[in-house]
Amino acid sequence: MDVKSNLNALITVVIPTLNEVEGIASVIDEVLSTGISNNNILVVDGGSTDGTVDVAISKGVRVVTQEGRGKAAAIATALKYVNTPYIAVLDGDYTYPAKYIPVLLNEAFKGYDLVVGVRKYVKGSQPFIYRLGNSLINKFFNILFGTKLSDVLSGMYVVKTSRLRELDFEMTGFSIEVELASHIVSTTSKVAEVPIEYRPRLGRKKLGILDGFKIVRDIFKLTWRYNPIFLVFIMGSSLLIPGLLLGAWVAYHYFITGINYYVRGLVAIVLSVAGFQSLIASLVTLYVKRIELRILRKLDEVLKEC
Ligand SMILES: Nc1nc2c(ncn2[C@@H]2O[C@H](COP(=O)(O)OP(=O)(O)OP(=O)(O)O)[C@@H](O)[C@H]2O)c(=O)[nH]1
Ligand SMILES: [Mg+2]
Repeated sequence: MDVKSNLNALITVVIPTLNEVEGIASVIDEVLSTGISNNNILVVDGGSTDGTVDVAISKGVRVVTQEGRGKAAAIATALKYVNTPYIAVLDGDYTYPAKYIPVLLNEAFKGYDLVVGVRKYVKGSQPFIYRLGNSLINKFFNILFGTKLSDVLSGMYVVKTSRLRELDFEMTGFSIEVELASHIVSTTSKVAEVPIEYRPRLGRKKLGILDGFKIVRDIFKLTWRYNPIFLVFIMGSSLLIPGLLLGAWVAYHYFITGINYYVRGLVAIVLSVAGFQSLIASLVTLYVKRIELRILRKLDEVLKEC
């Protein structure tokens, strides 16, 4: 299917907004210029008080007020109004060039569940500290999930609607993107990346350093749910290694110097046994994860044949 001439049958553009009056009109105009119609643009507002909603309505696009609070709740609300097979998400602050929506969709059509727009920062678009935080969060995510993603926090992506519906929306606010990435990389792994430019935002910045810490905490929570192998392995090693070292030390004194350290010996045994069991648990988790991936792949093949 030719993606570019079927955009409106394929995709809804979801724009979450919270006080984006400076940018929203330009964002909508830019999306319209790609050939996407008013009816396929959904602005999900989080209670703006600056006239964002009036501007969006005047542009003739669909505008709804989200249920609950935060960006994640806005995406969850959007799902109630979307009936296209793909969703594009982008900010209402004019940072993400809408011309990439068809490009991302075209990539998704090659068989990806999630296509992320990887930001190339235009001069002045993001303070150094935010870029640093962003890069550390990516590294952290990649270590815990064993991935090589470049921009998990990008606010521009195209996702298969059915895959987005599978989320529990356990994470709130700006952690929605990491929840989505964790879900996809831990199930089908069908993620692609496309480079895009990131422009300076119109309007006031709302994201703070504290949000960065919340995202790191949420990545930990998501690791427990989606990929506990690494954490259980680290836990196991951090018990087993001191346990074995202490055990060796106790044994040395028992056999060589003749001094008996009973309590330390007991601690060494407890640490070693607990550590060993955690390592076994991580192996079992790895095995279960592999089975899950195999079943999902098979299911995918069967569904394609139907
Ligand atoms: N509906 C809704 N939208 C929100 C909420 N919080 C933020 N947004 C919107 O989500 C998008 C992303 O938020 P931004 O503040 O731009 O966050 P960011 O892109 O990480 O940070 P900047 O570099 O400042 O642009 C913007 O369009 C916001 O207006 C919310 O609670 N509800
Ligand atoms: Mg933004």
